[in-house]
Amino acid sequence: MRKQKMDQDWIATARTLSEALPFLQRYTGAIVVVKFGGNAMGDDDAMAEFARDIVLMRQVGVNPVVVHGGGPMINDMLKRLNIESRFVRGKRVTDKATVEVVEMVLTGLVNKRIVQAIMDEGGRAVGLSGKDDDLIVCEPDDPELGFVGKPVEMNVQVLRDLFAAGIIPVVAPVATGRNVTETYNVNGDTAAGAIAGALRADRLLLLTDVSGVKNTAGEVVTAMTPQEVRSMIADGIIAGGMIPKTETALKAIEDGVRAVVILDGRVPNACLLELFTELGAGSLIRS
Ligand code: X2W
Repeated sequence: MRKQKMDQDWIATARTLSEALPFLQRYTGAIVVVKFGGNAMGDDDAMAEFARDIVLMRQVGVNPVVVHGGGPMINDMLKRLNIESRFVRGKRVTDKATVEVVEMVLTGLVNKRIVQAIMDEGGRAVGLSGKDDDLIVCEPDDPELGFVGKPVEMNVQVLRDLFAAGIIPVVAPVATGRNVTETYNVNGDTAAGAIAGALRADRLLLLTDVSGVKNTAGEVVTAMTPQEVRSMIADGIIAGGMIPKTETALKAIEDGVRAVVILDGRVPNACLLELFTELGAGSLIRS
């Protein structure tokens, strides 16, 4: 039923929408690649909220692509199967048995959970992996890591076809090799960066479980140039898990992505906050 009383909340809602207009106009037709990491996924409510933000983006004319991770979910399944998890420089050492589990968990459980959440919010989503239409073709990243892939060829036309049909692509970071019988496990950030680069995306949003890149005083740095990021890595200010993330960001910018944002996926409506408000969220890297 239509509410008659003009209470403050509804006035604020209308104002919020009105204030979003310039941002909505700015992002119409934009390509936004969102990396949704396993640690940022949370419970069903958090998943539904993420899906709702993605559907809203699509509704206002943005072309979102979701590239997901699922490291914690792979760890759980490996544990159940009594297969040991081992990481070298942040990447999973992936033997034949492990790559089968990675493919099952990422392209099955995790991918379909996200597709379903988007469908449930009234969007249209199609799940695919790097194998579909040869989206991501890899070579081995490092002999020590086994079947971990480094993207060497990207075929993003399938994503453009899905945009044109109003469909949100949801990509699992599993790829094919030059030899068609090979399966590669790709780090989720690496896959998202490669897809964003190949699409010359307007934004790459790396959703994680920290509030952004921090300076020596522990404050989040809201904007950085690639040169500043390089010197923060050299000075040891950017360390640990933030190194591969910022390196992905630098590579994506080199490939033609307009800006990369590292932001906290646990913040409610993190994507909307970043794209459609003055405030922004997390750390933005741009030349
Ligand atoms: C990752 C792929 C999933 C991923 C893995 O096996 O865990 C490599 O390490 P998150 O949730 O984004 O960490 N691949 C090579 O990236 O998941």
